[in-house]
Amino acid sequence: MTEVYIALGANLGDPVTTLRKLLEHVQQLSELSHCRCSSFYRSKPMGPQDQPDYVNAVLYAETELAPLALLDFLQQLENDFGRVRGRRWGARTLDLDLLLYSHLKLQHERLQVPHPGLAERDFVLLPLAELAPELVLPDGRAIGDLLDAIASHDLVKIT
Ligand code: PH2
Ligand code: MG
Ligand code: MG
Repeated sequence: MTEVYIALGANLGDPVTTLRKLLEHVQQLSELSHCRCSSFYRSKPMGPQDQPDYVNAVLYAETELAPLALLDFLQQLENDFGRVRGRRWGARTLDLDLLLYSHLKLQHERLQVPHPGLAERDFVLLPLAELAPELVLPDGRAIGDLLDAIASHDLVKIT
């Protein structure tokens, strides 16, 4: 079993309902076990500003899937929840990004782990730290130090 962290994001439709339904759904699936989800946070959009605010959270799970099989699984879930691929950093009904796959470092054309934006995004770091306050990234950086490096947090806990 491998411990993984997955970022959840949504800003179209009813994001809180979408994320709740997703969590309910994944509890039924054998691919992910021991699921634990952070609080939900509302965040200002990174990238194009002419899109709604996001709801973000982080999910911890354990899996037997290999990294690329897990990526396929997550993309299938995005599709099942009505995801339509639009512009880069544009609005989406559901975005599932693999953040960490145990201590693996992977540079593959389809998948980079740890997620390359992880260290700069408060909407990822804060919920991640809620689940794993002592987490250390594969490159040795501690999550607490990464959070301290971000001056202000544009994030509101909503549930
Ligand atoms: N995801 C994006 C683009 N911008 N902004 C916030 N606040 N949260 C996101 O999850 C997000 C974003 C593309 O994946
Ligand atoms: Mg994303
Ligand atoms: Mg994505």
